[in-house]
Amino acid sequence: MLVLHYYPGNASLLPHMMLREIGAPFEMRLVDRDNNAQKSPEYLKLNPNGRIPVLADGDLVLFETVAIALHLVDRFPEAGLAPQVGSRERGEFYKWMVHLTNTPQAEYRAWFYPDEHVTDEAAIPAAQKAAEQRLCRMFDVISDQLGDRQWLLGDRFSAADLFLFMLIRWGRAMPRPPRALPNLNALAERVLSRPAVQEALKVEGIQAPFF
Ligand SMILES: N[C@@H](CCC(=O)N[C@@H](CS)C(=O)NCC(=O)O)C(=O)O
Repeated sequence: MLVLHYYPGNASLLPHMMLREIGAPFEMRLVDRDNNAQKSPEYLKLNPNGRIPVLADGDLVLFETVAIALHLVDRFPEAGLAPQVGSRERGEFYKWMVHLTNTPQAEYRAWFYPDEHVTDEAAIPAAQKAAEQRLCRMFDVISDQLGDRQWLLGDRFSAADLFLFMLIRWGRAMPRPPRALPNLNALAERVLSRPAVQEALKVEGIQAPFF
């Protein structure tokens, strides 16, 4: 049995949307972040970093969103959430999955948790502003690379588009949100129109504005 430990709108949204696209049975367990449950002794046994998400696949317990996503594409190849192993497109897919996780996703931590990035409280607003500016530059590059193509891989939808959707969504309160870039806005609209995505958002209680 697959069990996804999640919190609404958190990084768990990527594996959640993927599981809905896949259509396999799975269970969802809320990590009560409001009570800091991600730092509880029980949860730390699943993820010693105390972060969301975790996916348990039987006795295999995975943390790191992208590790979970790559495991799901391999576990359910028939869902077609990634191109064929060894293909040119698969290489492009890896490029985007790794770029999205170690560039904008990592940068979002500095934006959402600026206090973790400074030793002096007075520096928090400046640290957050700098993170925001770096995020804007990252989204400019992603938008240019995407151009007017339908998906990150061109004609082919993949889990990388779900990932980018989640990251576009996270920036919706930024002074210049990612949706301000027309290419990113169009991709987010396309992802949002997918029934599996609608279902995941509904189950998590996420309401408009979605991004
Ligand atoms: N690199 C990790 C980052 C996960 C992460 O930062 N999760 C956030 C929610 S989106 C979290 O758990 N925040 C609560 C905390 O840090 O205590 C991953 O991709 O799984």
